[in-house]
This record gives sequence, C-alpha cells and structure tokens, in this order.
Amino acid sequence: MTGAIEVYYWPTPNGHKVTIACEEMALPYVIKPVNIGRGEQFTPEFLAISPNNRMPAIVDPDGPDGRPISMFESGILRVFCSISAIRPMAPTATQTRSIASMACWTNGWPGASSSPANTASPT
Ligand SMILES: N[C@@H](CCC(=O)N[C@@H](CS)C(=O)NCC(=O)O)C(=O)O
Repeated sequence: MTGAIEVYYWPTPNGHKVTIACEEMALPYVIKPVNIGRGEQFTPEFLAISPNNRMPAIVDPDGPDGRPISMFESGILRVFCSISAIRPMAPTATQTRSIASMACWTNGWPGASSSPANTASPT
C-alpha cells in the first residue's frame, strides 16, 4: 500500500470499526469527516462513494489499475483492511476463512448492536 486510505467517518460504533482495524493493522489512513448530524451523508460527492448514504466508507488510492476505488459497508471494509495488511502476499485459505469469520462476527455483534443488555451473562 503506497497511499493513505481515505476513511469517511463519523464517531459512531460503525465508524470506529474501520478506524480500529486501520490502527490495529498499522494501515496508513486519513479521516474524512462526514457529519451525519448535519446531513453531510446526502451530498452528491459522498453518495458517489457510499450510495446508501451511510458511513463508514473508504477510498483506496491504490485501486485496480492504479486508480482510486471506493467501497462502503463496514464488514467488507474490514476484509479490505485485512487483505491490505497481508499484501503483497495473497491470503492463504486459512487466513481467508479467519478474515471472513471475523468480519461477519464484528458486523453482527460488537459495536452498534451490542449493549449492556445483550452482553450481560444470564445468571
Ligand atoms: N451496515 C452499515 C451501517 C452503517 C450505518 O448505519 N451508518 C450510520 C451511522 S452508524 C449512518 O451513516 N447513518 C446515516 C444515515 O442513515 O443517514 C455498515 O456496517 O457500514
């Protein structure tokens, strides 16, 4: 990876999922704030990156054929981060399964959908 990933972000649990992944995998990134309280997710510029008007989203400056490419949905963004951290190697079959499992787990469980009510152990 040569250029910093642009992370379209606002400080919510879904936003944190991508910045935490970048931090943990030591990937270079720059924050592009999207103030969803002010409706910045509805600008034509942001909708061109994330057509479902939701952050997080990213622009990878080192996309296919050397051209920038955008992606949205936090689960696939974490898959992208994991694969980027392994480059220039391709993920092994074992790593592919681990990456997919972690991405789906973090999509459905920690973060936006977790709360003290549903993380407490029944007694
Ligand atoms: N499934 C999406 C959910 C993203 C999402 O819900 N983002 C919210 C903030 S946490 C958002 O941008 N909302 C703006 C809106 O609904 O207009 C993901 O995991 O990336």
